[in-house]
Order: sequence, then C-alpha cells, then structure tokens
Amino acid sequence: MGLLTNLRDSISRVTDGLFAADEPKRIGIYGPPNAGKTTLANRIARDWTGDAVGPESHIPHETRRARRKENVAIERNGRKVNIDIVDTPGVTTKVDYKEFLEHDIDKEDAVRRSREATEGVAEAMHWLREDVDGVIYVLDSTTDPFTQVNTMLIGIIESQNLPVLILANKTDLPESDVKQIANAFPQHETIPLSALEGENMDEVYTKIAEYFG
Ligand SMILES: Nc1nc2c(ncn2[C@@H]2O[C@H](COP(=O)(O)OP(=O)(O)OP(=O)(O)O)[C@@H](O)[C@H]2O)c(=O)[nH]1
Ligand SMILES: [Mg+2]
Repeated sequence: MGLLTNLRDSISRVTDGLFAADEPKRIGIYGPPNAGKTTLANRIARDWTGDAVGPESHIPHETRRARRKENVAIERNGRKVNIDIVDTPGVTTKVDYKEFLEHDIDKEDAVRRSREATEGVAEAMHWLREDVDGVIYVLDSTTDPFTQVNTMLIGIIESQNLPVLILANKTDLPESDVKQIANAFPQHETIPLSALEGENMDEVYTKIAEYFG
C-alpha cells in the first residue's frame, strides 16, 4: 500500500512538473510605427513584472530591433497565461531617412536609423511567419486604419491562423475614433485603450488571458 502511495505521489510530482514547465506563449506586438507598441509592452511588463521593455519615443522607428520580455505571468478571472512579449519595430512599406531629419537627427544618424529599421522590419516579418503563437495588433485610433500595411499584416496573421487581438490605442486623445478601426476589421474584436494613461487595461488583460491562455 505504502509503495503504491509513493508511486502515485511520484507520478503526480512528475505530471505537476510537466505542467509547471509549460512553455510560455510567444506574443508579438505588431502594428505601424508610433502606434504605441512599446508604450503598451512597457505597461504590461511593469504591471506584471515591475520592469520595462524598451524606450518609447514620438520619433517614428524608435524600436528598430525586436525586444523581448520573457515569462510575464498574467492572471485574470482564474485564468493564467504565461507570455513572452516581443515588441517589434513598426511595419511600413518604406523607411525614409528624411523622416528622421524632421526630428533634428543628423543625416548620418538618420541613414543608420533607417537601415536598422528596415532590417528590423524584415526580422519581425520573418518571426510572424515562423515564431509567434499569437499577435497583439496595435493601432493609433486617431489615424486611418485602412492602409496597405494593416491589411497585409492582418491577412498574414489570419493565414497563419494565429489568435489576434486588435487594440485601438490613444483613446485619451479627442480625435480618437475606435469605430473606424472596428469597421476596418469587423472579423476581429477591437479593444479600445490608452496605453499611455492606462485606460481600459483591465479589459486588455482579460482578453489576453482569454485569447492566449
Ligand atoms: N496620447 C497618447 N499617446 C500615446 C499613447 N501610447 C503611446 N503614445 C505616444 O505615441 C508615441 C509613440 O509611442 P511608442 O510606444 O514609442 O510607439 P511604437 O509603436 O513603439 O513606435 P515604433 O517603435 O517607432 O514603431 C510616443 O510619443 C508615446 O508617448 C496613448 O495611449 N495616448
Ligand atoms: Mg516601439
């Protein structure tokens, strides 16, 4: 009897260990430049781990290499999800170094930044095809969502059958138009938020646990 109990305890320790070792889901934060991806990644990381992911900036293409925050454990309504957050560079069809010149950056630095941003976008696109388990797609709700990049990226995400949450960011701004985003992608749920002000983060976490848990 003692032997059986020991055996059962050993088996349950092994199976518990297997569940605890569950690989975290790799969630890519995608979207156009300046949408607020890094602001959101930092808010999620700070809320659940206390650390940030990377610098945020009004200068587009601030994130030129993907940055990762591993093992962010989010718990919502009894659902737990362990995610690795990958903050990616904003995707555009063309990175023009002249964009940086408007922000008082000298030409040499501008050319270097645009080259890095182009490589970063290529890398992020590669991961989208190979290496993410789900996507948080961030849009600036004060800008028109009907762009080639958004349509193309959402199309790729759908063709990969990846779970995707569309976030309409910057709801704190008066020009914010969440409906416009919901209308552009009616096949998906659109969640409004302000990553900067922390508005509606409760719903964002509930949806993260629901979609990626
Ligand atoms: N008003 C407002 N501004 C925001 C919000 N989220 C981000 N921003 C601002 O938008 C700008 C861009 O934010 P980032 O988080 O760097 O944007 P990103 O999408 O990571 O940009 P790239 O790395 O260049 O692709 C910064 O000036 C942020 O402070 C928001 O919810 N409301
Ligand atoms: Mg960024």
